[in-house]
Amino acid sequence: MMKNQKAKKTILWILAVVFLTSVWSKNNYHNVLLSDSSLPTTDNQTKYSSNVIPGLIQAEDYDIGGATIAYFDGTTSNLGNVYRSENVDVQKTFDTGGGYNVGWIEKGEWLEYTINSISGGTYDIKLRVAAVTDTIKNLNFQLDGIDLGTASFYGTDSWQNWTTVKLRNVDIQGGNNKVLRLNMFSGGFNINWVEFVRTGQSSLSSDSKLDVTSNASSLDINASHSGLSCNINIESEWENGFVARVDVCNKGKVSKKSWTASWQFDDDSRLNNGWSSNFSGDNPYIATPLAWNSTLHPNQCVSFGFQSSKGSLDAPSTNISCN
Ligand SMILES: [Ca+2]
Ligand SMILES: [Ca+2]
Ligand SMILES: [Ca+2]
Repeated sequence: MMKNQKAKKTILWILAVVFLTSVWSKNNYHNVLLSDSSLPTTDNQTKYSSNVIPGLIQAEDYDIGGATIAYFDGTTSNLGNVYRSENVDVQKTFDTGGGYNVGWIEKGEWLEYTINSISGGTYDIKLRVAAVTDTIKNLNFQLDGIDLGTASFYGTDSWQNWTTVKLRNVDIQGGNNKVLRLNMFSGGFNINWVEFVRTGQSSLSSDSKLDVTSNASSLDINASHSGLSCNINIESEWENGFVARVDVCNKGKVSKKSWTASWQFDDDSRLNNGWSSNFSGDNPYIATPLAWNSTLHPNQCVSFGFQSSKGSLDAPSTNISCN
């Protein structure tokens, strides 16, 4: 009898403990969910290595925090199976300096890097990449959600034949603990590192909340007597080529029915192809409008673009004129 009562008591105790534990854990789980949804995900994100701007950031040193917080990768596991054991695909690199590169990159993937300190200024962003296929690739840079621009580049014939692509004249605001994100607008290439090289003072004041200016750099502005002005912007460049956008604007007081832009590279840079215009000539070149971008009303601008091989000069000065 005594034994039975003791057993009953023990069972009741166990049931009470189980019940209380389940109530506690339910509440606690609820609290965890609440706190998770009310806090930014960056709270779970920390640096993998110390990064500063200006400076060089290794692609494989993306932040700690896991999938959809510090990175997004399209395949489970690290397909390179070295350096880190997450979903981001890392392999040993044969580039100068050794180390590792991120590979198996798919469109839509992204990587984030906490930057401990940023010195405000104008920067060139260098990107070390390699790819087999010769289709155009696009990688977009964001800093704390602000778009810094998109680098475009082509293949290098081999997964381990490396080239440095550059985005020029990017204005970056100074600060601490900002998150750099690399958005893979295309797939099919490898990244070894990204380097921010300071080239000048920023046009932004230190406490300005203004967005950064575009990545385009202005080579030359040459207003002609006709009231039309032309401006060539290098939108992206790589070791032996670049893509440029030309803006043709009507600064006059009357509408123009047509326009002509002409320019000459002062080195052996040569046009490979172009868009949104008819092209003729062979350095000097002449661009004339298509039907849809022929008329220019006062203060209206139209744009056309071209891709060119790069000559001996890093930035060929291009004297463009419009009439
Ligand atoms: Ca993967
Ligand atoms: Ca991947
Ligand atoms: Ca690397």
